[in-house]
Amino acid sequence: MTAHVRLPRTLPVDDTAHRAFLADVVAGLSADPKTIPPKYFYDERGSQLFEAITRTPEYYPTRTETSILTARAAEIAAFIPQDAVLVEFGAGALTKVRILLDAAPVRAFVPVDISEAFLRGQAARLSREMPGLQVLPVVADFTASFPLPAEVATAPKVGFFPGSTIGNFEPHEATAFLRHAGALLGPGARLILGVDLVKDSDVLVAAYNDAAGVTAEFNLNLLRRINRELGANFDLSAFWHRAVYNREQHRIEMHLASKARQRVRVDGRCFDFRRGETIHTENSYKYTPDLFRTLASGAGWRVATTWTDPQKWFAVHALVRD
Ligand code: AVI
Repeated sequence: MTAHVRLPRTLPVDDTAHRAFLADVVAGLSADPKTIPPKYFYDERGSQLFEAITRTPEYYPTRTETSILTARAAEIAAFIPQDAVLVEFGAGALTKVRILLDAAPVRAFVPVDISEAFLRGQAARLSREMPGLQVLPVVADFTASFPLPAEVATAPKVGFFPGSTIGNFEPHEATAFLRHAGALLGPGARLILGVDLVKDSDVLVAAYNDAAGVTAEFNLNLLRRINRELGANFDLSAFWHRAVYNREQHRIEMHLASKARQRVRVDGRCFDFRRGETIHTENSYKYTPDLFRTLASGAGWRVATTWTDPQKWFAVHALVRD
């Protein structure tokens, strides 16, 4: 008699990333309220959808931050010491950093990103465009500890963390990241950070619930990914995208709300949903300049300068280590 063997429906079982994804989804759907970490948004389709979000009329952060960096490029360049090494956390497409690199004569640029093929491609493209610049890509999860290239060990370092990605961290995680960045960049380090500001809730809610439904698709794509990679049977049409502003916590919350009572299977496990019950998929914290100063000082940084746009919707902070 042959044993009944359950064949893997997705990736090999020894794939660490796959097992971590499954463990996080199972733990998140077992919790009350249900949650799934936002880092899982970014499969290939999710990354494309995020790029599409940044082009929607309602999603102001990307274009507002770019306008600040462009308008203040000379002042920001003056904040970067001569011969410094610029380290970008979660470098992605290297779009915004080009504004700084065009304005500041740095000794080397270290883009740090977890997505190896994409990072190497982007770094090679930048090297071709700026042949005089030393580009030293580092493949790493920038929230964990990793070594910087030995070539830049003694140079003064300036970190760059645009996009208000810090807003997707819980405040204690944001503090931990700022501490970790300070330790990594070393004595005399500086940090240039993009942070979304607290503002009228209508503007915020529209930015996370665009009329064309791109953000809704981005949120629902998480379920599509879980179906594909974890052998789940989420019916995407049975959930809707919900974005709300939580005033007390000054954060946008994104949820996937169940349209009906239903049961979903993930890798052979069952999860029951009540009608209206949600999976909390993302927080996007907004900071007043004062709140951000407090956060930074709790992590050993002092805000030296803050640049904003005329509507005061977004801030670029220049930090020095205390
Ligand atoms: C990547 N991050 C800063 C975005 C934000 O605004 O929190 C992610 C996002 N989620 C929905 N729209 C954009």
